[in-house]
Amino acid sequence: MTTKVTHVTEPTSRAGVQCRVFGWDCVCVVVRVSMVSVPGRAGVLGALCVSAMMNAVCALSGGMLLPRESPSREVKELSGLWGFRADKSPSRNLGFERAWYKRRLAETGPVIDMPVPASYNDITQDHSLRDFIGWVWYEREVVVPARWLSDEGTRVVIRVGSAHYYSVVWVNGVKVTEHAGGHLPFEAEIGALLRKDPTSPCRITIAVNNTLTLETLPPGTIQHFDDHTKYPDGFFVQNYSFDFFNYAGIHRPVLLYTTPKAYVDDITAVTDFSDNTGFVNYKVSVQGATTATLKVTLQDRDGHCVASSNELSGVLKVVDVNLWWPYLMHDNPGYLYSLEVRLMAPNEDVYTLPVGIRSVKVTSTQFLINNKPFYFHGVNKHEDADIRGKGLDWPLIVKDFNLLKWLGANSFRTSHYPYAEEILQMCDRHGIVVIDECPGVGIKDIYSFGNASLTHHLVVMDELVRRDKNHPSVVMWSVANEPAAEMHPADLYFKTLIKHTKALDPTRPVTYITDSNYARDKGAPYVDVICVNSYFSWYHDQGHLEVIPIQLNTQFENWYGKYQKPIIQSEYGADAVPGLHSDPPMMFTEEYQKAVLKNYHDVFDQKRKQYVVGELIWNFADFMTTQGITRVVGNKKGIFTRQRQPKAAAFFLRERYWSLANQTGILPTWTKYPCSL
Ligand code: GCB
Repeated sequence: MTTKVTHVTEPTSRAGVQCRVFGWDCVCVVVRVSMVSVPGRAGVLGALCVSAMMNAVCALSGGMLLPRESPSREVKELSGLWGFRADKSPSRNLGFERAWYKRRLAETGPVIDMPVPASYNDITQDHSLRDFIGWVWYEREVVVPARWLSDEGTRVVIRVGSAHYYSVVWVNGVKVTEHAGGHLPFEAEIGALLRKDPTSPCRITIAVNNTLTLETLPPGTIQHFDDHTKYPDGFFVQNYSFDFFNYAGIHRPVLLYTTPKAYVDDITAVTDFSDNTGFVNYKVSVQGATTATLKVTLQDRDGHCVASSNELSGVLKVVDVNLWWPYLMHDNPGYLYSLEVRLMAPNEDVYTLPVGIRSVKVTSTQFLINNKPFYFHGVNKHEDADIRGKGLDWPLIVKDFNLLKWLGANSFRTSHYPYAEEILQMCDRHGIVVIDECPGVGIKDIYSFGNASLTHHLVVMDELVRRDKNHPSVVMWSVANEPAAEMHPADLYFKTLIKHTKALDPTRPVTYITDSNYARDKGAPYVDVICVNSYFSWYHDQGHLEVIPIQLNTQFENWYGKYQKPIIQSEYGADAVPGLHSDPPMMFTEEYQKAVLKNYHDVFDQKRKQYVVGELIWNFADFMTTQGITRVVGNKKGIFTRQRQPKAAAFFLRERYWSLANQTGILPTWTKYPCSL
């Protein structure tokens, strides 16, 4: 059998050379650019990647405010059924060769129904679509309100909440944008294009390619199998080093929305307080007008104006401030003010941003929210569910928040990619604290520390911070999960990445999640909080629960001894197949999962008096992974099943979290333990 792994970039030399990326010195690996060799598709994807990187960089000058309706703005959500076709041609390139975007998709071949938002993988009975690699094509015709087009003073914008992984968007056959990366939104103005032929319907075509290469985030490789005695002609697979299924498609809603020609493009609100006075340091950026007259008003929850200004930037002072507090830390968590920005241009524009006033600080032993020690008792999650995969799903979102509150969880990490902004809005409102992670997961190959990867990673952090900077629930950025941080290039890679993220947002700590050896981890010197994953008595010393106290204690002492930084146990856990029981506990039973937790908790309880500032269980719910001999239809480390039913560990963790809340926070008066939410 001959197999070859296609590397997108292959170093001609492993020696680092000095170069500058976004103004910082960094070491980059000299690369020979050779795009992934899925036959025939290489050229197209290659050309797209390069130009997309430029587009993405240029696009960063603008804002990415979540579209909201207002007296000056309308939003039309295009959720529902779209036409769909996977390009199953051997080259995966037929769609581009035949320009499927130029005509209605149904005119170029068979089309099936596909819901948006949803991953396409689990929607049909077609095995080849579940594991499809390459371009898929979506199409939808929309009737655009005539008034949007008759009024030249109206901008019409198409926004894709997220599509995985690489997207190209056409409107009426004309390309309007392309974007590299899932999990984050992108948009394009299409008003002028629609006005060229206002009577014809607006036909939106979106091609999405889920191929991962060593330069994408997350990275992956395409592996070809050429042995014709074993594999069909042209057989190839997508490999990756992360533990969730590479769901693909249009995962979040596609919107059309309007703004006036002169409009509020971006708002940044940074908050702090002193005694009873809150401060909202804001900055507004306006597009489409050379001069701007503004009215900025901060309103409390009851709609009373508490501060105002006419300037593009400034500090709003709030007397008798209601701070934004985490759930279970205060009897009025998640307090939000409304920052209304009114642009008095010829066509008025109004945008209202929810603002929570709070501060975040880190000492050598504590994580402080509003100057009070905050202990993360929470979970890691996934955007993952039966049938819809990673598609945004309101019933699931609300159910998960009810479960989080039932559990007494005050926080979660967006493992291992940015979640929908709708979820962050819920966190803001409910006081659930978030560690916001970018899709830097599975960075294991030295090629993925190269300059092209780093450049893309910096852009992704730009996009993430630009989208999520105003969410009070977001208290820390995570730039990666379990990278090969012991490799030589990890030093300058993480130095550059973390410095860049801090420059984008000096107000939040930055971390990445490590499973490396404390003495050899090259990025740890640059993080503000050490976040460690470990699976004692699971991935090694299987079945030996008695090693946990010793190994966990050693883990904490080593990390703290070297860095004197607060530590979060960012993952720990064990698989449990619901309904499997054994006493004494054996691996994969509900009892074993509970016993692992219990052994970890005993050590947490000693160390949280010193420098451990949080514990996040892996995982909130079972989730789908790639198929393999260690996964029984997915990862079973959830304390809830994939259908959100509790395993024994959920009840056990609930006891603990409510008791932690009793010890570390102020239980809201509206909640009694056991909570009846
Ligand atoms: C990890 C990874 C996570 C996996 C988990 C596991 O360290 O960060 O993505 O799912 O372990 O269950 O193996």
